[in-house]
Amino acid sequence: MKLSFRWYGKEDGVTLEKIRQIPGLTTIVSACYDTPPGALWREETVKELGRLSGEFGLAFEVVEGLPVHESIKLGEKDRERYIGIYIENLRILARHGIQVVCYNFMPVFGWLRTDLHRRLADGSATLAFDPQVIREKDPEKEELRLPGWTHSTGKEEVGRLLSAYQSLGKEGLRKNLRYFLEAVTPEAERLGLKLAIHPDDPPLPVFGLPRVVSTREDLLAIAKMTESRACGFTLCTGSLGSSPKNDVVRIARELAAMGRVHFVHARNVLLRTDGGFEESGHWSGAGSLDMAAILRALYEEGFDGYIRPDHGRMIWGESGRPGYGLFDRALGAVYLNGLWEAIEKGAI
Ligand SMILES: [Mn+2]
Repeated sequence: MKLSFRWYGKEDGVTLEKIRQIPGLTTIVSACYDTPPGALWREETVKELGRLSGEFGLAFEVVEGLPVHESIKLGEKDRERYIGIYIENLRILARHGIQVVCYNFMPVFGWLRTDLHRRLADGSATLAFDPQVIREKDPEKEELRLPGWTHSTGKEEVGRLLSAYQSLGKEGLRKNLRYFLEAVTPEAERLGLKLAIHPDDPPLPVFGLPRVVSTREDLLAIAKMTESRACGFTLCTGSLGSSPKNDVVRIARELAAMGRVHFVHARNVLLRTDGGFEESGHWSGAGSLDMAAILRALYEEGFDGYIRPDHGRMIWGESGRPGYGLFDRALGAVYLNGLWEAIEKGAI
């Protein structure tokens, strides 16, 4: 496995100077975060991210994420134009050493939490999800201000998108995903790039929006959409694991056995009895997932892709981008290294 770390670029308070001091770290995960979905990325910016990473002995090889425009997800008339831009962006990335492109196919928002600063018993702060908060909200009646909600547009636009997705339904969304993958996978393959779809986060119903990347069945259906290994997955243990119905160890084993796991987001979640969850420390004992069993399944199936500690709690007085401080993610990286070394050496 290749240990990686997300870096938000020059504006990120967690600098490359600090990141390179994490033992075993080789790879930077980043993106052009100032470019809106559906626009062409500036080649100079991509090149600069690679150059800066290289100055610290790190390789910028994973993009997270290259957003898929809503028109593609909705299958609207102008999707061809946006698919063309997507392919053009893939070409830019391939020219600058990128190996894996992580993306998602979630309607309207890229992730959703109800709380970014849930205080845990040990005094740390973490991201949490409370289904009751979602149930009480009506996005067509009030301005949504939930973390992860990327649309600062008015109620009318949100209402239009919600009803468009509701009438599209699950089968329609899945059909549009297939159309997208059939269009972009051959080009990714030609360029030597691996596409890695990220599961729905959380994989739970919200606002009646369709979900097609939430369950084992969803993931297997996507794997069948194309034979190409260029079309694979980001195994996000915390996203999949925030539904108690998902057996993450089994999913990891099955997808890795197909050679389709290109990128792993490793983190743990503590499931609550009310259907909600809190993001816990990475250690298995802190949450509901058996991280050792997940890594062992990946190891046994020959996984050799990229892995990164996913979100971390805010600890030791750190402040900054929720989920993306240095300290707890560094602890996560060290923990992953420890598990992997022990598995490799047959100790566990
Ligand atoms: Mn993730």
